[in-house]
This record gives sequence, structure tokens and C-alpha cells, in this order.
Amino acid sequence: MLRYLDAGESHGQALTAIVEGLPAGVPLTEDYINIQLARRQGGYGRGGRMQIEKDTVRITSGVRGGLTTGGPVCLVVENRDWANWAEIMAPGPEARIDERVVTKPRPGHADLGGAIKYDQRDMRNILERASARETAARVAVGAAARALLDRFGIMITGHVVRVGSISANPAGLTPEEILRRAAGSELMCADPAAEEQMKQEIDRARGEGDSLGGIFEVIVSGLPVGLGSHVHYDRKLDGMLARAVMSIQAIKGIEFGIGFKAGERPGSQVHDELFYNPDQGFYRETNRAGGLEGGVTNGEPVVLRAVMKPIPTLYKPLKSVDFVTKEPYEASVERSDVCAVPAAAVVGEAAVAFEIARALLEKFGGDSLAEIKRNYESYMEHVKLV
Ligand code: EPS
Repeated sequence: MLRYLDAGESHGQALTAIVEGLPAGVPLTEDYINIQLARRQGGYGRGGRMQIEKDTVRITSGVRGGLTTGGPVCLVVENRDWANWAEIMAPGPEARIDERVVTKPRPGHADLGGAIKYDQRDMRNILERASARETAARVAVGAAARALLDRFGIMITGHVVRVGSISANPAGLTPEEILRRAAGSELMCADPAAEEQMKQEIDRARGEGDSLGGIFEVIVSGLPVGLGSHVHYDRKLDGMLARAVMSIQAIKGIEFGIGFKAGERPGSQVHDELFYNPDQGFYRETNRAGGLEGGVTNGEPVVLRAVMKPIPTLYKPLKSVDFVTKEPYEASVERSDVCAVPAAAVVGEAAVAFEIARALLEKFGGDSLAEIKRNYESYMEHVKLV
């Protein structure tokens, strides 16, 4: 079973993740993971912190000579900002815990609920872990999963389809084209005209001290039919993908295929009709289901979209109440991102990569890449003969 744990605070020493269950023999290098880490740091609308951080990973176990060994893979991403926080965030009793104390909860953040639940007066002990800085670890983990998916021709493409009130229209583009266009775009947007308007909207929000959310889409192509299972709730792949994506900081909703539109249309305009020809086998001419029926991949690309709320750390003050004095206040912040939807799209890709890799391993098992390949190929022969 593929699983991971991660640890680390936004201004702590480092983010650390352990990925357990990767088979032996998967090509994996720090450079490969660093490509994904760099993508996450980009995006028009990020704040000053991204000038400080230049995320790179150190692989400290589980990989030898560029190949996984089958042992747990430990990934470490150091926080450069730690140099400015070491005395405040130190784990020992010497930590200057009376400095940079946070008692003013930001509406929309984990601050208040976390402080009540964990019985903390200093909300720094909440926000440090709730911070989206943690997503750097998830991207490193996702990259390790992706290294496995590459071996099976499974491609994951994320792109931004909405920022604030501006929607992109990437209709008719292939995943390869979307990938190419998104890679050349500061907003990971495959529609250049929409991208220009999105940037203007971000500039406007920045000028007003506000923040913006949006929607990203992730497309998984090259999938075999039969990942996931209809038999039990916690084996349904759409459920697992939804949990993985919904747990990304600031994500408020997810849909597959036509998603919520399925509630507006009659069944005849929702379900994908089935066809057969001897060369292709079974196929569909539409993919409204987004590649999943009954919690199982149907051979079409998995297509999902997730909505990110605007970042709750605002320059423009929102009304709140001091946790200790109970006095109302309106405070602004020193530093924040205005829009992080492109970064969220990269994190979304990583979360999806991990779940797909897990489903792949569940279906094809094996402790080495070669063994999994044998199982995969024998199953694909079976699929051809159906
Ligand atoms: C974040 C606040 C900002 C973001 C941070 C997430 O950090 P800071 O408070 O240090 O300016 O830059 O995101 C990252 C550090 C990152 O790597 O994405 C928050 O409160 O969630």
C-alpha cells in the first residue's frame, strides 16, 4: 500500500515527507522532483515569500543510484526563511516564544478553530502548520508518485480555468496542447486572452488589498480501465481523489467531468453512450463522466476541477475579534499572496498523481517495477480480448 506522512511548519526548519510503498526500480532523482517544486512556486500574484524560497529537495533515503530501492523514500525541503525565524521557532526552551505572537484570528483561516481545539493562546502554533507552505511537501510526494506513473504512460496535466470573474475557454485542446500552453503561461492558463484579463483582475485585487480565488482543472490521460473499485466506499477512486484534492489548503469544492451540471440536465444529456469496434474495443464519444463510473476508471481521461477560495490573509482588513482581549479589531498584514490558483493547480496535480499511483499499485501489485509491469501487461492483454 502506498502511503505518506509529512511534517513541517511554514517558518520551521524544513518540510519532511516519507513515502512508503513505492516499488523498487523506479527512476527517481532530486532534479526530477525539483521541476515540480519550481512549478509550484511560480504564478502571477504570489507575494514576497516566494522571493525568499527556492525550493529544492534532498532525498535522504530509499533511492540509490537514481533508482528506488523499495524502502521508504524520505524527502526534505528546507525553508530558507528559517534563517529569519530560528530564534522564534526553535524547538528548545530557548525559543523566543513571546515574539511574533498571533492573537488576532484571520476570518477564513484555521487560526480560531485551531487555537480553541488545541488550547493555544498563540495562534502561531496553528497557522504555522495550517499554512499552504505544507503543499511543497505534497508536491515532492506527488513527484515521486509521478515517476512511477511515467513508466506506464500516464500523464497528468493541470491548468487554471478561472481566476476571480474571468474564465478560460480551453475547449477543443488536447491534453498535450493544454500542457504546452499552460507551461508557457504565468498563470498556467491555456487561453492567452483570458490570461491577460486574469492578470488585470489580480492587479486590481492587489491595488485594493484584496485576494482572489479560482478554479483549476486536472486531466489524467493514459489510464487503463479498472483502477479503483465499485465494491466499497473507501476503494472508489473518485472518493479518494476528492479527499486528496479537498484536503489541499483553501479548496472548497471538486467536480468530475460535467460535475454539478449533471444536476441540471436530463440523463440523456449526462451519460456517455457506449460503442464498440473491433480495433478500439469499447469506447465512448463523450467524456461527461470525467473518466470515472462507479468509482472505477473507464479508460477515458479522468477530468476533475477544484475551486480555491481567495487567500484569507488580506491587506484589506476584515472584521475580527482579538482572541485574548476579546476586543474587535481590523488588522492588515505585512505580506501575502494575492492569488495562488496556479500553485494550487500544481498541488492538485501532485495530489491526483499520488492517488492514481496508489490505485495503480493496488490493481497491479508487486514489489519491483518489473513485476508490476508484468502484471499490467497481462491485464492489458485481458482487456484487449474482452
Ligand atoms: C501562507 C502565507 C505566506 C505564503 C505561504 C502560505 O507565507 P508568509 O506568511 O511566510 O509570507 O507565501 O506559502 C508558502 C510559503 C508557500 O511555499 O507556498 C499561509 O498563510 O498559508
